[in-house]
Amino acid sequence: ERGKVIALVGNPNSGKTSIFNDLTGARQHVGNWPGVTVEKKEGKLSYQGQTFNIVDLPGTYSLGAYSEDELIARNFIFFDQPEAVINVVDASNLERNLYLTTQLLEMGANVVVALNMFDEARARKIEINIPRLAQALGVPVVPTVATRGEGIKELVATVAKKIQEKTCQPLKINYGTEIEKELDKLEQIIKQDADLVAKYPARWLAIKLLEDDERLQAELQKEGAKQVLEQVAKSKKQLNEILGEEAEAIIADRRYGFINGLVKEAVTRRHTLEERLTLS
Ligand code: BGO
Repeated sequence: ERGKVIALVGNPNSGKTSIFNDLTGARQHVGNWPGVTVEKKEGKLSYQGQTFNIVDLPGTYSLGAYSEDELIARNFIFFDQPEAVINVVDASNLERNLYLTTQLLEMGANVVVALNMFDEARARKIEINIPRLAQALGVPVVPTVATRGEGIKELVATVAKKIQEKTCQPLKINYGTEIEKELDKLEQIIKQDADLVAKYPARWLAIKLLEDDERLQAELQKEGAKQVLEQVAKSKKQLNEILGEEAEAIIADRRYGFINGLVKEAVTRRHTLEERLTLS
């Protein structure tokens, strides 16, 4: 038995390394991801008689197929199936960081958000309504200050509980009538392919294919999923005709729209003292 695995995912500079160190202390091992020179860090965490393997995934802004780092992260989540994912988010840069979060949630990963740099956010008078953010995302959110070890105990307890509960529903962003219609068509065809369904969630795959994900396209070509690829081409053409833009761009827009709404609902930005002085 491989033991329970917790993966760490986050943007570069979100404080992922600091969280990793807090969780694992000196019990670390540094190697490489197979076939590439990207560093792979692993460590152990003991909690209430259980031992968890913590795997630090490369820092990344997205989970597309644009870089080795993105691919390592997303392949690990699909194929190694960690019991939980800690998504380290920079609270002082919430909007940008949530792009990765929404991607993890759309993949159906079992996520707990570590809302790190909480001290920075506080200093900049960024007030985050944590229950509201957690509710909108559909996953637990724990504020942390990794450099001072604040919130780490709560984070560990929350992750352990989340692993036990095993309740995770993929996030469903509404991409608008036209795109949803094409996603439905694609999902239907994908679901007829047992090999594909065993590997990827159908809706996620449909979205990625409309987004022109090269790796997945190549994989489907290799596996001879002709019907799926034909529908992708048709849907993309159809959407381009109706909406006058590439599906990829529209999907990114809608995802940002979703995040924007979420931030508006959960975050208030007050003026700092300095700003107030210059304003008056
Ligand atoms: C330097 N709060 C604050 N204020 N800072 C934090 C927190 C937090 O919660 N968490 C991390 N940091 P990484 P990635 C640094 O290294 O863990 C800081 O890329 C410096 N270094 O200490 O490396 C952390 O793994 C000199 O800052 O992130 C680090 O995700 C001057 O955020 C940086 C100032 O953390 C990135 C900071 C020589």
